[in-house]
This record gives sequence, C-alpha cells and structure tokens, in this order.
Amino acid sequence: MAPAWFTRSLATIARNYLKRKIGFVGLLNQSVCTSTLSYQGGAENIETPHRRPASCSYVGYFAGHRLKSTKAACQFDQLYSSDDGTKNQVLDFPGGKVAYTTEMRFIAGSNEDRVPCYRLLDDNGNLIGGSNFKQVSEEVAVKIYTNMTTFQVMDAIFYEAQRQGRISFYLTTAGEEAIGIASAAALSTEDVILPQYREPGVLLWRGFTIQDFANQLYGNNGDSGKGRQMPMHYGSNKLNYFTVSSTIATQLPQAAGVAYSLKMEKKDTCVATYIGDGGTSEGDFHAALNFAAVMEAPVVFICRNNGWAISTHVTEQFRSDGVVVKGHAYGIQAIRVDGNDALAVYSAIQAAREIAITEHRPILVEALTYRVGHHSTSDDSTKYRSLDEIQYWKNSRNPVDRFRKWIERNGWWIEKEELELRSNTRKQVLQALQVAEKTDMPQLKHLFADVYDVQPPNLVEQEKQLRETVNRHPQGYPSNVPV
Ligand SMILES: Cc1ncc(C[n+]2csc(CCOP(=O)(O)OP(=O)(O)O)c2C)c(N)n1
Ligand SMILES: [Mg+2]
Repeated sequence: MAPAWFTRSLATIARNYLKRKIGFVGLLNQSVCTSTLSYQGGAENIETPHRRPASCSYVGYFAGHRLKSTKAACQFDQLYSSDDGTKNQVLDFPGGKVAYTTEMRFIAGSNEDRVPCYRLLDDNGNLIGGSNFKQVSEEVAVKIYTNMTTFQVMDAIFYEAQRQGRISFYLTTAGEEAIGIASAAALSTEDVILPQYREPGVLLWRGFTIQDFANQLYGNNGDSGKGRQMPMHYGSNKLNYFTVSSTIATQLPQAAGVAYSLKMEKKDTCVATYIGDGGTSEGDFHAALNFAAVMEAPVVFICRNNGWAISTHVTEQFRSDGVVVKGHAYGIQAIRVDGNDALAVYSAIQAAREIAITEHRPILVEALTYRVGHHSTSDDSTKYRSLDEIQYWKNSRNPVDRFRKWIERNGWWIEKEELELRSNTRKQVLQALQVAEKTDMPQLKHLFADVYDVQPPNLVEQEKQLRETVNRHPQGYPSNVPV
C-alpha cells in the first residue's frame, strides 16, 4: 500500500491540475462569506508563488492565486491527533502535556479552505437571515451612517484642497469608511486608540470637529500638535487617540503596553489599535501580538486588509491566508470580518471588546476591505491596478451605500435627509478650510518645546542656530510663521 504522504502528494498534483483547468470558478468559490460569529481558527494551503498582473480579475481578488479551491478535511485539526497507537504516552512539558506520535509528519503551513468572512448585510444591504449579531439601536445606526457620509464629503474636499496646493499632503479613507466608524461605535470613548493613519473616522465619531481636522491639515495655531506633524497625523489627548506615527506598526507594541497598564489599573476599558495589511510584515506586529498574548493585555488588534500596501499586492505580502490565521500562532482568538459591512464590523468589534475586557486577552480582527483611493497624494494607484478593479469596489461593494440601504429599509433614513446632510456638510467643510487658512501659524519656539521639562543643551543650541539661519536668509523662511 502506498504511504500516506505519497497519496497526499498525488492528491495535491491532481488538485493543482484541476485548479489550472477550473481556475476562475475555483476563485469564485473561495470568496464566499459566512454569517456566524463562532469561528475559532484555521489556516490554508498554498502553492507556487504567483505574481499578480494589474489587470487581474477583481472577482477573485481576495481569493488569492496561490490558494486551493477544493474542499478537504481540515489539516489544522490533524495537528492535534496522534492516532497511531501511542496516544496514551505523553510528554509532560511546560505549557501542558504533549502527545507522542511515531508518525513523522510536518504540520501543514496552511489549510485547504480559506477562513470564512463574517458578514451580516449582503451587497444590497439586506440582512442575511439567521444572522448572529449584536443589536444596534436606531440612534447608533443613524449616527454610523451620518458619520460615514460626513466623512465622505470631508474626505473628497480635503483631497481636492491638496490637489489645489492648499495643503501639502492628504490620505483618503474612501472605501474603508465602515471600519473606522463602525468600530468606534462599538467601542467606549474611554477605550484608548492607537491608530495607523486611515482611521480618522474614529476621531469624527468621538467628536473631533471638521474645524479640528482642517486645523491639523494646515498645522496652524488651532492644531493641538502645534504644526509639528505632517498633515493627517491627527491626535487628541481629550479623545484618547494617540497621535499617528508615520513609522509603520510602531503603534502595535505600544498598544500592548498601554493595554497592559489599563489592566494593572483595573480599568474596565481596552485598547483598539489599527494596522494595514502591509504593516503585518513588520517585526513590531509579531512582537506586539506575542507580548499582548503572554501578558494577557486587553487589546483589540484591527487589521484593515485592503489588498494593497501602496503598490505591493497582498499575494506578495504574505503566503498565509491573510492575517486572521496569524492569531493562532500567538494564542490569540481571531475573526475575519467583511470590512465593508458596517453592521458586521460593529457586531464583531463589540464582541471582541467584551472578550478583551472580561477575559483579559487580546483579540485579532482582520477586516477585508479595499482602498478605493490612491495610497496617498504621493501615489498614483492606476499604475499598479486596473480601473475595473477600483470601480468594482467603489460601486458594487461600497460600504456607505450598503449601510444606507439597510437603514432606509428599516425606515430610519430618507432621501431628503441625505441631500440636507451632504449639502450642510459641504458648507461646513469649505468654511473650515477658510478659517484654517486664515488662522495664524504656531511660533517657531514650539518646534523645540513639549518634549523635555527643561530644554537640554543640544536643543538650545539647535534653536539658536535655526534663528541665526532665519536671520541670514529671511527670504527662505515662510513669511506666515512667526519667529
Ligand atoms: C517602517 C516603515 N517602513 C516603510 C514605510 C513606508 N510606507 C508607508 S505606508 C506603507 C504601506 C503600509 O501598508 P498598508 O497599511 O497596507 O498600506 P495602504 O493600505 O495604506 O496602502 C509603507 C511601506 C513607513 N512609513 N514606515
Ligand atoms: Mg493595505
């Protein structure tokens, strides 16, 4: 009889052959979503790395070209079996008893099927029957929607302001509005946020005004950061929102530390920290997950997997089934959620928060979404992805439209309110830009303040040198910044 590994290899060859033949259909099968909140873990199977051409079909977008499409027994479960007659013998080892086996078996790097994606609303905003979810009140649902709409209007105008040269840099959140805003709705305002950079929706939810956003983009006297950060690097002490850091993933180990301190202080709060798919390749991501798991820190790691890290596609980013499976390696419960379904995001984050606080443990949430805009105003995403792909996500998988259809069907929202909201927001944003433009800039001295109680000699020297340089070359210094 052929050994088990030989039979498995033959099956793999046959599957690969079939996949090449049925490719497209197989990919469709993989993008199926589910609506249960009880998933505990899993992994996938991979084959030869495949470079994804920019023209690749958007239908199989998250299916990944290296993943198998056929159904098979979960190899993950096999990890725990030792059905070879030696199961009664165990090694007593730190962390628990380990069963012996005589079968030489390498653990599969991945599973056949991809981890399902939790969703509640279909693409047309219909609530999927039998859904298991945290109820949302009319008040919260309408606020989620009005925040998403306000954000959309604000985002579009700020982006245009950058194109007109009025501000130096901008990043849109288009396509990912639901993640920031619905997660903020599920959290308490006492929970501490350590953001990446595409979650200003959390700030909007917590009361950061349109004027606050505009002031930060201009770096004027109204900016609580006193103009020391690039545009988009929002922060608010009052709203428990750490200032954005450009350096990818540094917020994650910090979030584990903040969460640990909340636990030591016996606070009934948690930390929510955000990261993009690209950031999960940083060492900080792995250190943070491990640290949080070992220290049992109440932190919800929310990964916005939007398929791209600037121009790097996810299939070139990792070979695992996305991010959700990485929780298992660190002993962290994880869930994959449809990031374009605000109701599912709200429900999953609320459940994650409850577990984090009551059980003192971290949770990993992978939200599948799509960045409809360019990475930033320094990027042109049409150079590495097709217009069809962008249009598909913008139109057919739009998170804001989907949620609106649901609240309209519930009788919570009507067209008239929509028109008023958009027109009022537009006026407010334009007004905020004008005010920000006219507001004075912070004095030069602020560049050297607020880090040390007493300025150290090197900073004293640097400030002196800068002032001398400004005096020598006044024409090279911006006239609107008071010395
Ligand atoms: C440590 C570090 N490395 C590289 C960069 C440059 N950088 C800025 S954003 C980014 C991509 C991050 O991935 P992701 O969040 O998935 O990107 P997005 O979805 O926003 O395009 C990179 C490489 C950085 N800011 N910090
Ligand atoms: Mg990304």
